[in-house]
Amino acid sequence: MDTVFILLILSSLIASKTHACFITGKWDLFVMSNITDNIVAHIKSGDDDLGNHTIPFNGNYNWSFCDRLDGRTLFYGYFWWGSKSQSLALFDNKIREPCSLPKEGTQHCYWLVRPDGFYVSPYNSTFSEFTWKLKKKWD
Ligand SMILES: *[C@@H]1O[C@H](CO)[C@@H](O)[C@H](O)[C@H]1NC(C)=O
Ligand SMILES: *[C@@H]1O[C@H](CO)[C@@H](O)[C@H](O)[C@H]1NC(C)=O
Ligand SMILES: *[C@@H]1O[C@H](CO)[C@@H](O)[C@H](O)[C@H]1NC(C)=O
Ligand SMILES: CC(=O)N[C@H]1CO[C@H](CO)[C@@H](O)[C@@H]1O
Repeated sequence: MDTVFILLILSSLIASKTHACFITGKWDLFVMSNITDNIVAHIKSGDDDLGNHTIPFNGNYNWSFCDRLDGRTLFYGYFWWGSKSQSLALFDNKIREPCSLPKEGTQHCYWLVRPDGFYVSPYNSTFSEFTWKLKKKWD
């Protein structure tokens, strides 16, 4: 067994006992909707299926996780809004960076689902195209 493997086992053991993260950072992700209908979000990673969640107008779905030691954390989201649908990475190597703030403690990543698409920001600020980055449009 190599060291990384042992660390991975240790980190998940400690995380499950203390709800804290071992070595790696802790993340809170929020998926907020600014669509006036209910939307459905199905969020999953390689080893976690968070299932289907209905997000109402101005509501949010949020969850927490420990970043993986190997840096390969991946959460994928599948979205349905009436006859429209879309899927995109909600957390991966490309999202970690724009959401990381130079601070101690839990990092936050906010997704804002709007009629024109999916925006991400490290802050839950009032919507503007300068503070929120459009990552994908609805199909
Ligand atoms: C999740 O919701 C979508 C859209 O309503 C549906 O197509 C899909 O079958 C649901 N999946 C599960 C596991 O319930
Ligand atoms: C996160 O989701 C829970 C329900 O799962 C909810 O009670 C809580 O208010 C949400 N957090 C925020 C900051 O909205
Ligand atoms: C984001 O900010 C809005 C406006 O201040 C607030 O109503 C909402 O609860 C916040 N959402 C989360 C997930 O913190
Ligand atoms: C956070 C956000 O984008 N809020 C907007 C949601 O939609 C209403 C109505 O279109 C706007 O007034 C909010 O600013």
